[in-house]
Amino acid sequence: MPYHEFDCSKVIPERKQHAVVKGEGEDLTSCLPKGYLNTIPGSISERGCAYCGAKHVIGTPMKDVIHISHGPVGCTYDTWQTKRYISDNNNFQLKYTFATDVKEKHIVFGAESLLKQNIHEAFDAFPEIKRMTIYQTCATALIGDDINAIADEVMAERPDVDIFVCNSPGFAGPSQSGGHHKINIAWLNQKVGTVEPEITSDYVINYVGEYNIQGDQEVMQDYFKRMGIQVLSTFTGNGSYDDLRAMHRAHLNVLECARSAEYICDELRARYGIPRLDIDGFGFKALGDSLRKIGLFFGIEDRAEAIIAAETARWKPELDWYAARLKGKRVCLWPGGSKLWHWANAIQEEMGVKVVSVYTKFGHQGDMEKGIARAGVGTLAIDDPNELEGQEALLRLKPDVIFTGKRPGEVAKKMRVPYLNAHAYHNGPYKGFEGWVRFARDIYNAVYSPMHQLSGVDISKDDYATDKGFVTRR
Ligand code: CFM
Repeated sequence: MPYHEFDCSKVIPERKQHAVVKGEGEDLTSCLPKGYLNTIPGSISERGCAYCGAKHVIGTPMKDVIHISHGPVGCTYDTWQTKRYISDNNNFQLKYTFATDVKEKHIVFGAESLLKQNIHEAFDAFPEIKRMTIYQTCATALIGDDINAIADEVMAERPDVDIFVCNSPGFAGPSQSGGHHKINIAWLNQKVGTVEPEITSDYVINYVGEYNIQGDQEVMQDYFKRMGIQVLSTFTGNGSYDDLRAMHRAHLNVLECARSAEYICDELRARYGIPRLDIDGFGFKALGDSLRKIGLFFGIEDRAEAIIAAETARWKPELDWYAARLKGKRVCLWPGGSKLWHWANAIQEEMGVKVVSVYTKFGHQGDMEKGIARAGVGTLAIDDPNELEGQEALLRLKPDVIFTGKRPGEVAKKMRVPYLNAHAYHNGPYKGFEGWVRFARDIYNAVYSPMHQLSGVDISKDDYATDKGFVTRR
């Protein structure tokens, strides 16, 4: 059923079809919000752009690389504090961010020579780094700079370097999701097949759609190694540029975030015959089933079972301690894309919480379908919400905690709703058996922290008024 009284829909009537509540007996044909469309003008979206999806989500977690934005300096804002894709080479890709700092005069006269000068300066400044990615932005796409030609010129002048060019300006899609698609295909076309790897195992995988948020990749890689599996490359968290050029030699693509990286898996299947296996590293059951599937594929189920048994024995009692204290707590699950369905079922089943709302900023219809199916009856589902809608939902639903990003998270904090960072985490990693317990502990600490009572504002008592809170109700 549509979420009729949504205040925002009075201002922007089209938004009504983007927020629904799943009623008793309803199926997905009647309770699926519209999704993955261009943002409605006038609705201040929380989405990222297609440049952001290509660079900040997928490109820049590669660790041994100089990542340059060719455009105004503001485009390259995301680094420390906003992204947490750490790496085992002392976080080079997080510490340094590079931009050509395009100004008005370059828009008028062109910025190709500026780019070339910047590439040389960056390589000269970090002589140990021989790999580079360059990202087009809206500004340099509109003036028509030929980034590929400049990259080819530099590679001819410096034979020891290799450069990848990503033409995914901000306007190349309705959201960051358009950029995911563009960089998946660009990497495959330009770089896959240009390095031959050393194969050291009978079981060789690419770990795809995994960005090593606070160490997720390293936790999962440890399980694979204990199973005797060679991880040829990780696309792209903690991943190495040259390893990713050798993706075509894996026996299996193990896909974590299908939303951002199914494209490269499907193309690797079409072009190189490599099968795709979708897994889920969040939650004891989902992770156990995932390790079993990989074991089954290679005929080494016993190794998977041994890891599952050992890790469950070690961590399940701690998870259960938190689950007993989180039972019945109300959660708004508001991530960007696939964490919606990776988490919805697992947190309810294994931590005892109730998901009262799901949303996705840029997920496709399939992501929302899976999220609603796993969240259950009575859940408010919102596609591409704006700030007013988020506030309205918090006031109506009165959750005990919200999992979302920094922008809506800061608003939630002002409304005295505890907020956990669903994107960069608080005290992650959250993947793996150990990580799932860390997640439960973060939720517990958020829900039971006395901080939120100190304000004198209690969302559960409806005492939100303009004189007390920060929300101006219309
Ligand atoms: Fe995939 Fe991601 Fe996500 Fe995503 Fe993202 Fe992210 Fe996310 Mo933030 S690739 S869709 S574009 S799981 S950056 S690591 S947390 S919105 S739900």
